Amino acid sequence: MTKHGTLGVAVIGTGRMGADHVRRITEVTSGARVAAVVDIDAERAKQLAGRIDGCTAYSDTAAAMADPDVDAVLIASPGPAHEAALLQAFAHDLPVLCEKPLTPDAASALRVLEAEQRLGHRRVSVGFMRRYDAEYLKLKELLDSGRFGRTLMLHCKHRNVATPPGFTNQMMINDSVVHEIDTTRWLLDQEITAVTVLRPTPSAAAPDALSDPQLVLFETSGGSVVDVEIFVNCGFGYQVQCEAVGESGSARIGDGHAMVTHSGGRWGGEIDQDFVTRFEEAYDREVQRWVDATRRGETEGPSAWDGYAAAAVCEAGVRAQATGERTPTGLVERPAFYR
Ligand code: ISE
Repeated sequence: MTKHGTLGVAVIGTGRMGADHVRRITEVTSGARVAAVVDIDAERAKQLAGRIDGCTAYSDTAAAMADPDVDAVLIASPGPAHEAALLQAFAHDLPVLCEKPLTPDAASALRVLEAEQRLGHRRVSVGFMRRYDAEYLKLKELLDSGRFGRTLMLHCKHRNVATPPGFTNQMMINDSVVHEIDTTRWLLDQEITAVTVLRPTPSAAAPDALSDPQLVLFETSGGSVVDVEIFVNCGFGYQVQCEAVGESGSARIGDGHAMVTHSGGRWGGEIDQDFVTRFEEAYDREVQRWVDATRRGETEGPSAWDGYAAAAVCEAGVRAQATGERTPTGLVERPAFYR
């Protein structure tokens, strides 16, 4: 399907994730190259493009998508810019890997669903990278096998070392817990029907405006219950853990025991400090799988429906956080197109 054998990718947004994806496609991924980079900061785009053979810098997304060297698009701009970029990609019928969130709210995500359905075929994969993490994949395989019976509960921990300036309570749901929203739906193959958020007395290390940590509870369509500790200024490391409790066994991932040291009368290991290193291999696998599928003319991975469902649950989560009340998610019915 590619015009040039190698997939020419336009990377939209060259902030932390975008720049990392440019590096990945250039140095790690096979079968693809960065044909264009887009950033509203034209100088930044120019500097990045200047380091890559045959890469053109743009400050306008529409112009990049019209570039004949562009076969596919990776959107890594801030969430509010995603809807416009997705609709432009549809106008050129280009395959898209869209970093999470699909869009920042359920109404805009629904517009994207409708536009993709009008196109008549799936073009969007959403970058929920945990689905490509080796440990999560193992857990998914185990739960799908039914060996431990039905999954009754998930206990999740999501800890970040510290938040960047301006990080809000809403972002604890929209930027952070959104990952557990997606992994819950994916691991259990169920929708999240209601959200409750509890807020203990904040840590002394929490920035003034932030109620950190929080405990988020999900109820699911199949009657499972999921708890998520979100603690974004824990100070000691980046930790993502998940324990699944089944009818006849439990399984836990994310202990981070890649290497255990013993020295001076103590034992221990290292804790990752951020998601870029913790999920590096997952990102590599995600982009490679997207490139391979796209070159075959196929679309796989988390769909626009998954992006919509995550956005709708986030909205309910933010309401639950503000009111302290159990909040139903009220998802629309899943269109046949996404079944
Ligand atoms: C960030 O945007 C991510 O996606 C990380 O995976 C998450 O751990 C972090 O809390 C978010 O801010």
